[in-house]
Amino acid sequence: MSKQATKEKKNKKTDSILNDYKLVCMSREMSLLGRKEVLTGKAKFGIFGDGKELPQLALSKHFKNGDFRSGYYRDQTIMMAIGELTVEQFFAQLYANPDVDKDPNSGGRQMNAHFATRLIDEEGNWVDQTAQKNTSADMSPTAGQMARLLGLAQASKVYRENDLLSDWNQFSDNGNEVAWGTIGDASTSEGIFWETINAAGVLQVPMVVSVWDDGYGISVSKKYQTTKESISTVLRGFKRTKKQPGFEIINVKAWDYQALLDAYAEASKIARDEHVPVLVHVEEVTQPQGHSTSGSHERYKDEDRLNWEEEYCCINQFRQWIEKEKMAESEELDQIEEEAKKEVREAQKKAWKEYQDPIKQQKDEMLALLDSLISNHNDVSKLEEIKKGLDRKNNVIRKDVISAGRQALFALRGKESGAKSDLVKWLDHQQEENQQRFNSHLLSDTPNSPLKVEEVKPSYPDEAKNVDGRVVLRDNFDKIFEKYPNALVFGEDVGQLGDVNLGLEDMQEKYGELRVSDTGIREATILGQGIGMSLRGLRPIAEIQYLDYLLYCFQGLSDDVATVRYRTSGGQAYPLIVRTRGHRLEGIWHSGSPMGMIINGVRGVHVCVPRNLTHAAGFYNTLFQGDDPALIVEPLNAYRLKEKLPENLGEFTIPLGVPEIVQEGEDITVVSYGSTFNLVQSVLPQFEEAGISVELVDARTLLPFDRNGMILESLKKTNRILFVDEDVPGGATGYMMQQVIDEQGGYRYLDSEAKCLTSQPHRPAYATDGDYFSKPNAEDIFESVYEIMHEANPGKYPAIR
Ligand SMILES: Cc1ncc(C[n+]2csc(CCOP(=O)(O)OP(=O)(O)O)c2C)c(N)n1
Ligand SMILES: [Mg+2]
Repeated sequence: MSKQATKEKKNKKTDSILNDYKLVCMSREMSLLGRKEVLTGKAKFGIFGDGKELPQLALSKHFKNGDFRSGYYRDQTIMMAIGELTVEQFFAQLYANPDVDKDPNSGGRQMNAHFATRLIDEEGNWVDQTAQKNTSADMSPTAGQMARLLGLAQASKVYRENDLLSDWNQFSDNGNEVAWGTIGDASTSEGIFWETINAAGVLQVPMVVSVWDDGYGISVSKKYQTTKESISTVLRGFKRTKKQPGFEIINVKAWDYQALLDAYAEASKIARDEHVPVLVHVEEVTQPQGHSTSGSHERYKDEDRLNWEEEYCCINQFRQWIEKEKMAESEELDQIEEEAKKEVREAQKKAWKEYQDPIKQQKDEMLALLDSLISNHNDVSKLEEIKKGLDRKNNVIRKDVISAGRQALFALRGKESGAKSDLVKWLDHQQEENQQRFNSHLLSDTPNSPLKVEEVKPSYPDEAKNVDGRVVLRDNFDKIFEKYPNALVFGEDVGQLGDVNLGLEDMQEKYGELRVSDTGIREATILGQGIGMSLRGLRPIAEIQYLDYLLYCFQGLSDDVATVRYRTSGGQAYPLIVRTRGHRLEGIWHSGSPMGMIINGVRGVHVCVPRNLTHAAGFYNTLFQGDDPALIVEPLNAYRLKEKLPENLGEFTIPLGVPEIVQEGEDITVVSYGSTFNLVQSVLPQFEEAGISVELVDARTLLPFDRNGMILESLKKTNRILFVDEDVPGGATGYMMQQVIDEQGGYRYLDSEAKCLTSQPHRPAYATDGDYFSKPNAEDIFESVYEIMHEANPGKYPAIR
């Protein structure tokens, strides 16, 4: 190389390093200024990435298009360095700006530094993920990002190895994408961290987990968090050897720029090329401002530590290194710092103005409305007071404006005027807008919503075969795998065995180990596999062997799956199906039916409770056409009961939120679902014998529940209602009752008290007697209905005892 060329190269390198220096300085300034904004009351809470800038900068140099991040609230520098976060956007989220154009991460819904890239376009379709750098939506529960990380990484493996997907270029370039995880040192104490590490080692997927080790989890030091006070030391048994696959483990210090660049170059290469998981233990990280705006670290760090943190602040060290390498003079670096500060401040001011302007405009509109009310109703002195209160507010928020309007309305109760009508109109309009801002996107409202899937009834040949229920399901799965090359199913005993009830018998043989696979006993990361893969264009069915074990993954289901569309304001979705089987079997941990707990924890997920396996199959078919997550609880005692084999397998669908009236009747409506439904149905002949005409309704889905008010229509006819299931008292029957009596307004049509029949409050005891005395049995069902009829008409239905 000529002298000139060498010099140019050196200059380029220097430029790039000085750019890096500016970026880390900007990120630091965002943290410092962000904290001030909270402490002066302009934002509610702040958590920042100060101290972690340099390692994040190094990581982002290897973050390529198509890659995914699954991280936590310290990662602002990564997001900026990969070009997915501007300073304005950072502050827009801090202020909770509900405009997704300003805060594309969450539309103001998430605390600051909870990042997400927008992955769904206006029509509800996936964007080209390989043309951008992607971040899955952060959450606050520590280590909650880990399970999803596993699935994000596994998707690369599926795309590389499943030939049917070789032209799915929108999601992958031959599986070359790395899933980048980040986690704090203290959060590695969580079980889900260990479960993920083990599963990734088994699956051999391209993920790079960085542990930002600043020695603390809020105030609690490593001494109380981690054995031997070092996560990489204790993970050593996971390290791969020449003979056995495992993890690559890399240690690096947070303030050592060159070592960091080398560490991440190595990590990226190993993960990307070999699909081997890598753990980068980033040590000697600092946290200059303490954990968050909620406290100060001087309370738990001693002077030595504080002094050390100052000296080893990664930006200080970076600066010293630049000076030592003679890449810039001290003044030049000072100047860069000044520029960085200035740019951040300007962007922050802009973000504040953009956040405040529309609210100020609303404030002005409200003040004008109040003025006009005051001149129309000069007898209502309260109006002046309301106006003054609003006028006085400086940093105004929407609540102030709307609250003033509603108070004014109350002050004007019973009065009428044009000005009042204007106010009502204005408030109604605002309510619509605020609903969009704060309440939208719980479920899909795209053209692909599963609620829009048309019903296709199962059709049967003249001489339909009677087969075990599990055969209907299996043959339907067969069609699904044939039809959707991106469909896959995994779980305990799912692969070789074909699930414990053989609903997937021979499917692995037919579709291969990649698509029909066994997993370890690790429900939380089975779900995580499903989450991550569903975000990358695949259609996973994550199987949880029994409903009772759903609790092991309930955190992810509730915190992550149920919230993703909402918390990204429609920017991301997990079209994932969680398959499980439950209700009646035996004993305390194989026959639970905690449906109330489930449905109250997973609003945002469809919950299907089919009474047989044809219905279950129909739900799979419906959901595969949609873009929402769902849970299907197959009725455990149905696998070996006979059902007719439909001829349109893979095609017939069951609509979500549409109950089925299985028997029409006049005297009383009985609503049930799942296994209990079948028990109620078995009592029908007895009702007939007793002269009671029962209208029997299968709810079919609990979320959504009876979208068209069919049960209300039934109640209008019978005027009596009983809800039956095998959940605890106040569980899903309580929910169904609230839906029909309160939400649908059913109380107006009741001639008898609305009743619920449930299990006992304890878990079901073992064996047939245990079941009989713990759950609603045939006699309980009969007597509950009879009792209602007896009370209504003792002459016709005399007392049983
Ligand atoms: C499941 C859960 N428990 C507790 C908390 C409260 N909390 C938030 S951050 C934090 C400490 C995390 O420390 P670490 O993982 O080391 O990350 P750092 O903040 O130090 O970067 C705790 C306890 C939480 N968010 N989630
Ligand atoms: Mg920490």
